[in-house]
Amino acid sequence: MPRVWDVPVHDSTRVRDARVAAEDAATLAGLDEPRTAAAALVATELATNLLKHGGGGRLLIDLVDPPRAAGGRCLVQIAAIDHGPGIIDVPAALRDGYSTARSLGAGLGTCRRTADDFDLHSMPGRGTVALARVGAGPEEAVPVAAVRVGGVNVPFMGAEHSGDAWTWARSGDRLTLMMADGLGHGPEAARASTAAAQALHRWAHLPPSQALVHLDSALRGTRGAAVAVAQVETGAGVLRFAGVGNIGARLWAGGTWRSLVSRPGIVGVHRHATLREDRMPWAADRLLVLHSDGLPSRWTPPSDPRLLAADPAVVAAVTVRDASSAARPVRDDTAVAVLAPTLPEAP
Ligand SMILES: [Mn+2]
Repeated sequence: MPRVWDVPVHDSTRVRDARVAAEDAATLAGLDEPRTAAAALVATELATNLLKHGGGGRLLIDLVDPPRAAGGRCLVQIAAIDHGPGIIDVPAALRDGYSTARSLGAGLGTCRRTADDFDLHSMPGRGTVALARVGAGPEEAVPVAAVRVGGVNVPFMGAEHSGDAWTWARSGDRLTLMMADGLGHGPEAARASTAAAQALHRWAHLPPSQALVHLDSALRGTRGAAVAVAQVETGAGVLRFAGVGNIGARLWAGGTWRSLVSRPGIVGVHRHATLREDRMPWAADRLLVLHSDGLPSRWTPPSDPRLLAADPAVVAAVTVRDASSAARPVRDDTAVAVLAPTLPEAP
């Protein structure tokens, strides 16, 4: 079951908690000593940065699939999320030795240099998301996919395990993203959604509606889960989608967001004779968001055009941050996963 560390950072005593959590995550990911130290350094810098510039926030540490090459070894993902004033000049903040009136913050530049992936999104008045991934080192020679995938998973009430799980798998030029929400929350919910994630890797060569039939078998004996499966066939430019139960799906296409609809039910509990599968064009200007019902159903999709180019996990973290508030407290595990086209390499 995927462990998640949700570390609130509101005073300097929590910086140590962030570092220890990153070390635990690195151990679980099987990182060697230098890369474990790298994860600890990044977590320390991001937590310190939250205190200095974000007015405090949270560090969400998770083990994730590689964003561009499905099948590689998992990475430690560290997301720093705040509701602070935002950073006006992001390129300046990323330069080493960047100073503000209050501090000399080499922190973000250090993170970018140390991590395998680093991205940052900041909106004045809304806050900042800084996201880093630390893995074993350069990705192995797995061909890079034409889509990128990323997400965040927030356990209810700071629990150690989320009842939600997401993963992605690759089979030829089919890239399949799955989101599962185990019934309820806690370890039994996590067992159901983890079973779905494991089974997905066996059946990712099938179209989503057929993969769901096998996931249903894999989830027998568990509590069951809401599951949605989205598959991009990059050569044909096709997106297929099928879902059972309450997983939200929004597609950005042609300048607007549309919802993709699942049918009611519980995978692993009620078997469906036939499953509807939606099929639509996929192109380089699309973005797909899958989310569990921890996100309020009437959340507003991100409107900042810069997010289309951001790391998919940054989009997910911004979505989670902006959907929850003191007036709308989260009542369940919350996972958001985003599928986006791979951008051309910057020259
Ligand atoms: Mn749920």
